[in-house]
Amino acid sequence: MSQAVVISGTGLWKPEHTITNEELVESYNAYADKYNAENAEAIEAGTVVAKPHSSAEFIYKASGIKQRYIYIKEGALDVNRMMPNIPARAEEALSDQAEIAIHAAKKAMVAANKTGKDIDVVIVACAYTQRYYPAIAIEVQNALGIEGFGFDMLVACSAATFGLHRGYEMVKAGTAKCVMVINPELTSPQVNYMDRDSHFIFGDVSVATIIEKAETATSAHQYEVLSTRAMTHFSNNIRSNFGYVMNANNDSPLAAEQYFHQQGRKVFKEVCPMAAKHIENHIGQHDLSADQIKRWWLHQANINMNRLICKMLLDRQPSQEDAPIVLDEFANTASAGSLIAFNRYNEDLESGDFGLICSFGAGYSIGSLVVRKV
Ligand code: CO8
Repeated sequence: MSQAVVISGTGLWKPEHTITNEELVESYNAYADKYNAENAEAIEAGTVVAKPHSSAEFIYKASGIKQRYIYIKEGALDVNRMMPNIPARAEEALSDQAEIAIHAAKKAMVAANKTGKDIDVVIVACAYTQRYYPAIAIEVQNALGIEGFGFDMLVACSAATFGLHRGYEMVKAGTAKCVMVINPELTSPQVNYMDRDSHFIFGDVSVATIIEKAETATSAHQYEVLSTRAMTHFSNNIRSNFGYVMNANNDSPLAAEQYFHQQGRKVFKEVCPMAAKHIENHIGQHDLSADQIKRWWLHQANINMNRLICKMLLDRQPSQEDAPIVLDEFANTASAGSLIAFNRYNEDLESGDFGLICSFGAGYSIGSLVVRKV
């Protein structure tokens, strides 16, 4: 029998450390000056390109980002390192990513009135996992005393929504009764702090979402998931080559192409219309028009992207109430952005109000959920 499925709680954990645009730019510019001085002859000869300065004003204007959280700040702003200094842990110790996943998971369990015994599936869905196996999800499952199973899935920016799709389908099909989807986005080790075009984009965060049968849900704020929709379309415009074959390629893990890199302007131009069309089709499936959607919890990559997508859908600029922005505080947190927005801005909606959660980005990938406040 088909069951109503609800999101019954979310949890948000953020690191204690932040980096403001000003701090980031000061460190990058000092690094660029050092690099240019060390490579002065080659720059003069035209065999090496000088590194231009970054600017805090550009970053805010181009993206809406004012600061980002970082799991470990030490090292990231050190001109001789330009990489957070995350000490390796013993195999017996909880991994960094499982630890931040658990921080968010515990908050989601409180919000949804659940204990480990109530949950039977853990999905860790994010842009990168710290290792390939054993799955981070199984480590989390073990630490929280959850029986059943867990697995990791990687879909870059759309990992969170695609993870929720899997959770929704399992509960709907009756193969699980309660699924926890966690997005421990530890992005900072993949940020190229030596690259002006991308050094400002990402922040670290962890979000968890509990999805279960409506009949078992007891929390104060529940959203019925009416349907999910996903699409992918191959593009090299957002890419990281970091992976396990790298050693066999004899490539350095510190080469620029191993980090996140993108053609930002192309991504902007191609993804915005794709996302608007996807959303229009998805809400249309429920005979809903854009003005019937009370809240848009959109992916948080760039404030101008969200404004443009909303303009395409609503034919007007969205307010913070229509489509909340969390980028100023969190920056782009890979897959977690739309769920941070949901976590922060969902309690004020009234029973029967419709909302849309949507991610868009690398792959390209777009994932959405049409929800209705219970
Ligand atoms: N300071 C000063 N100037 C700069 C800087 C800077 N920091 N960066 C670039 N500039 C310069 C450029 O070099 C360029 O100069 P010129 O005109 O002389 O060539 C000029 O400023 C304008 O540059 P852009 O055209 O690139 O500027 P945009 O207005 O397009 O803004 C953005 C750049 C903000 C990157 C914008 O294009 C954007 O946000 N695009 C959307 C990209 C996007 O959404 N990508 C998705 C990424 S998230 C994702 O897919 C998840 C991946 C997995 C997670 C990874 C974790 C690490």
